[in-house]
Amino acid sequence: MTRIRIRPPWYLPESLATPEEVFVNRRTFLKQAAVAAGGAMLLPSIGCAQDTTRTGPLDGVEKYPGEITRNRAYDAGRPLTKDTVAAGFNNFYEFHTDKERVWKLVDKFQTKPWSLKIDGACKNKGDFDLDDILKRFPQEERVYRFRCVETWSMTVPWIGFPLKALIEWAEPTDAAKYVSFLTAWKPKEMPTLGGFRDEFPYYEGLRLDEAMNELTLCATGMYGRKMPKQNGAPLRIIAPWKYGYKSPKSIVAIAFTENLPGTFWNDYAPNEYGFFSNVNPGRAHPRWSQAKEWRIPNEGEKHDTELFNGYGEQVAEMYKGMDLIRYH
Ligand SMILES: Nc1nc2c(c(=O)[nH]1)N[C@H]1C(S)=C(S)[C@@H](COP(=O)(O)O)O[C@H]1N2
Ligand SMILES: [Mo]
Repeated sequence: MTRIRIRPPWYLPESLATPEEVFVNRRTFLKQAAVAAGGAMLLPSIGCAQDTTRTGPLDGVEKYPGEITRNRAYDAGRPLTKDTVAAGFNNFYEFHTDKERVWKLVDKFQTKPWSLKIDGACKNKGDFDLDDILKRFPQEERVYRFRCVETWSMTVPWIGFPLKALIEWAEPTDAAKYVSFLTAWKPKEMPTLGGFRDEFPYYEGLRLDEAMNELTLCATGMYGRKMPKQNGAPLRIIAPWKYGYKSPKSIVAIAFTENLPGTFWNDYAPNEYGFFSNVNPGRAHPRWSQAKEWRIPNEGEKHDTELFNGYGEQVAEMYKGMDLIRYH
């Protein structure tokens, strides 16, 4: 299969990686080439070796430090998903494409210390220690509906702070029109089982006004705990009016760009959805309808999908006059 790979314009893997990581990347690539030539039967044994001895998806996940208050302005209007369900059913292809196995494969993933790069069209560029950054922004809890393009949904009390606050701190210049997110790619710590591998790192993007919308969160925890690794520790984005893949996990760099940044799924499957990927019951996926959704765990009951996942009051203004079927 040939694919067009369009990296974000600022994407320079070697400048973001330590020399060791670059080396490991190449070695992994060579090893894979050998596996591809010699037969794929080596892969299952790698998978077994990585499985955890923890007995549940939240075992060992620390309580969130300090006092966190729920922001009552965001009420999802439906019951919360059980914590172990939301932490035990994940899309995080750097680990596995099997959603129920991701949490079992994250033990080797190191999320502390963590460096966040701020780059591109902004004044406050640099490499920052995440803990230092987090001290600047008060954290709160918000209950959001979350809808994956695959039609499952969940309702989660995230802990985090508005991305807007971080953007204001970074001071984008007038040239900044978009925000691009690059996520972690640590091949020694991420087993990439189930089919994807050479496609990483994962990257996403938002238009600057979307990134600065009051709903867009930098999430650092959930259910009163620090973010579980399988849900995107230590920092991920949550944009709840968009399909779940617009909420990148384990972010290592944020860059302000003048041009529309590439995204992992737009580059991999350009026929599916476009850059916006707003939840829309009227715009079907090429292979399935989006009119209905179901909640995890799947109890068989379906619910109507709402435009913008029910967040029109907060976001519709940004798309005024735009044909939402054409610009999906
Ligand atoms: N780095 C990275 N981020 C990612 C993904 C991924 O595979 N890798 N999957 C996306 C998809 S498709 C969804 S639905 C959500 C799932 O988040 P959750 O596991 O916390 O429910 O993460 C998104 N962010
Ligand atoms: Mo998703």
